[in-house]
Amino acid sequence: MIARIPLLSAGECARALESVWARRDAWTQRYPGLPAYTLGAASYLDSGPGRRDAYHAKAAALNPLLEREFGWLYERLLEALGEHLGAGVAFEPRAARPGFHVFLAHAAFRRPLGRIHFDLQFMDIDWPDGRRMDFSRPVSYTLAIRLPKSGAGLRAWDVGKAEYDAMDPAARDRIGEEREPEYVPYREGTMVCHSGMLLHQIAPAAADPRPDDARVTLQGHALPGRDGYRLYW
Ligand SMILES: O=C(O)CCC(=O)C(=O)O
Repeated sequence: MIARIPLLSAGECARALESVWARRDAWTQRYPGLPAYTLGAASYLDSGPGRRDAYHAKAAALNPLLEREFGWLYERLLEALGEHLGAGVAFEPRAARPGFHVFLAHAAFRRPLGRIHFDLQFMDIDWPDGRRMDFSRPVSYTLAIRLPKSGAGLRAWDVGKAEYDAMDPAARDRIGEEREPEYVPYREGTMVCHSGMLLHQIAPAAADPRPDDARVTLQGHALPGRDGYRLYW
């Protein structure tokens, strides 16, 4: 199930956007030659085998900045997710706070940018012993702060993890061309929340960009454990 949760007013989106622009000095460029950035540490990009310590160090370096700039937004996020999930929610202290994807105007975003994937990056984070995390029920959420004029969204496929795992690699590569995805349009201020076990991809832009177009989203994940959900990026 894909839930839509209204979270921010237009004025609040503008406030968040202003802070994202103001901290441009802390953005990380993610694809050479393309205006695709993140603000915050992202486990799917900054962690991985042999890189966990670097991820946790980057999280420790950037979390205070994110807390300072977006503390008010995190309060709203925690409240909304707690209500939606019907459970306690808290940030995982040593993991990265939810951060931002920032895509500025570029014709290359007419083509698919990110991979078709499940959100399994919880495997690349150090979870404290004893919290008994449930790796079978990850949650992902995306809150659109600013969208291009032609819109933006998510592509999702009705292909379960077991079915995907049973496919040969060539068949997996063809999913994008051969299977019709569901298109989930974003709306500024509304959060889209789904299982991390949903096969998905950032949808390519629907039209050539206008010079002032930007796609800015708050991105994060959550994992249930013994005492409620822990949030991270
Ligand atoms: O930005 C989006 O639309 C979704 C991003 C995404 O798929 C992810 O970060 O796992």
